[in-house]
Amino acid sequence: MSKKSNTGRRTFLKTSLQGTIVAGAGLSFVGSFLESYATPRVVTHSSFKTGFDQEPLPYAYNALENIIDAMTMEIHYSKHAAAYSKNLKEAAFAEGINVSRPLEEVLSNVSKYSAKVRNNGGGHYNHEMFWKSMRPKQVNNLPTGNLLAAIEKQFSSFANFKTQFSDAGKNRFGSGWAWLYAGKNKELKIGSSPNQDNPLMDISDIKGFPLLGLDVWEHAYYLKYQNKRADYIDNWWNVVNWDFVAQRFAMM
Ligand code: MN3
Repeated sequence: MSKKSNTGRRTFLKTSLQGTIVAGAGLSFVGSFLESYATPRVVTHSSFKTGFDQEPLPYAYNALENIIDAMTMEIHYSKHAAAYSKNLKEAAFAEGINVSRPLEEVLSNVSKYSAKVRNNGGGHYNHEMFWKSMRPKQVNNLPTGNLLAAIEKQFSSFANFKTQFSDAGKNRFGSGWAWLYAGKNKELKIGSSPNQDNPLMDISDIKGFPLLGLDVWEHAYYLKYQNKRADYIDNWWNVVNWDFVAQRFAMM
């Protein structure tokens, strides 16, 4: 449902802007670019800047076995996610997006760009976050400290939170993600987004800073779980890296 089509971008007006080369379809685009560049919708902490390249997977393909099998991890990381990064860079080149810009900044102004940037920028960002938000299975895998307190305050108990988040994933029709994200004043929220959208995007129905995302595309679970998305989601809680989520929560 991107308001911009690709076609207008093919006829580029190249403009030098404070040392940055931007490409746009006309002067109105440059105006809105200036405006959005000056006031990004979502201000993200400087420690969370995502690049356009894939980072190495922080564990082996088989590290999450019994919850997520090695073959799923390998195909997911080296094929699906790798393609998002590759296609994002291709689109960035075509649309004059400086790839040293934090991806967060691009996503918070994603309505200015093509569907290719939206889909692959979201896809790359979501997966980079997804790999880090998991770790080998832990017994009694629960959040602690300020994060747990905030979850209990907002959702009355961890069990309630878990049910609501799981439902967001189970009820997402087709492909997409379930999210725990922080709105204004770090208020915790649960939601889901279609395809590769996420709460950073200016076109998203849910907006805020993503803390934890769950991939519910079939490619994330089909080899092991087939049509049983609910089983995948119920098992996934064993491998959530709560330290990573707490870090994001603390530093936003
Ligand atoms: Mn995926």
